[in-house]
Amino acid sequence: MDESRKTGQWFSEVSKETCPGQSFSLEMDDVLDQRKSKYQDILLFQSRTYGKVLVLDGMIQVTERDEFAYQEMMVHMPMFSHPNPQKVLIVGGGDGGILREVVKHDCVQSVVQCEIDEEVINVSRKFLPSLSSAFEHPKFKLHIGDGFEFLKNHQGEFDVIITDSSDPVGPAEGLFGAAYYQLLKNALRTGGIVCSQGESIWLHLDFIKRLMNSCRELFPVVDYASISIPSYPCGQIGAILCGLNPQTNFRSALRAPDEHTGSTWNLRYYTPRVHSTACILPLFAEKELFS
Ligand code: SPD
Repeated sequence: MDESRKTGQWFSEVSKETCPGQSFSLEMDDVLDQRKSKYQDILLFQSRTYGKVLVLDGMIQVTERDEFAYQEMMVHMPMFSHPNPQKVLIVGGGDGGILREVVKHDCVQSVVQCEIDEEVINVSRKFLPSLSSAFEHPKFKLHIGDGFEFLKNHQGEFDVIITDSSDPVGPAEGLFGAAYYQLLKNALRTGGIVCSQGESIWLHLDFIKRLMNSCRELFPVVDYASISIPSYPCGQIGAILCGLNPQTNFRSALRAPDEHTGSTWNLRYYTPRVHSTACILPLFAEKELFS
């Protein structure tokens, strides 16, 4: 990026696959880092009104202003739907925000993260300390490698698996297929839960429908929780939730951050009330995904 584009220029998210015919833009104050990893283009810029912004292959992954909405929901929905999640796996999530939320749960004994692109972790460690703070946590282990391979070698090990991926284009494409969900299922312990980035009902309803239907062939309980977040296409994204235990109910939290921990968790989006309503969808989406 040349010098003249560093101040007062606009970053526009353009993708024929992910958000055809539309574009979200942010005013840039400064480009802080731009590199090409083995897997993708990485851009980190200071925006005028959304704090620092991490972009992979042209798509916004995180802004400091609204990242908490996605990370809190992707973690606390599955974690509070499980009676006692002790072993957790994160696939993807190189910025560290998902990990930051997982380690808030005292019941967690160990959390492993399998991220294919170490460069994303390096950029986050350097520029996004509020997201990457938990990479030094004593319960945490990092594995750099392919999620498919990792899952094949870890069967029946995890209570909760969270897949924090970018969109189903490029390196993340396989993380939205039936074969991947079969591997997720095999890697769960009894009563385990998976939660995966589930795209937007405004843009990808057919895709979500197909994905949920293939999940229904593997899991007795499948749901979609909606998350409001301005910097993702259409301001909305979802979490696909699948449970091995037919009694799992994603529409009601089994536990909650108690009064003591609640205040140190610094939550800004998730509450038990938000949890209980997140899977209630507008009529057009409800009809498509649940009938
Ligand atoms: N359209 C972009 C979806 C990005 C989802 N992953 C975000 C990573 C946050 N930890």
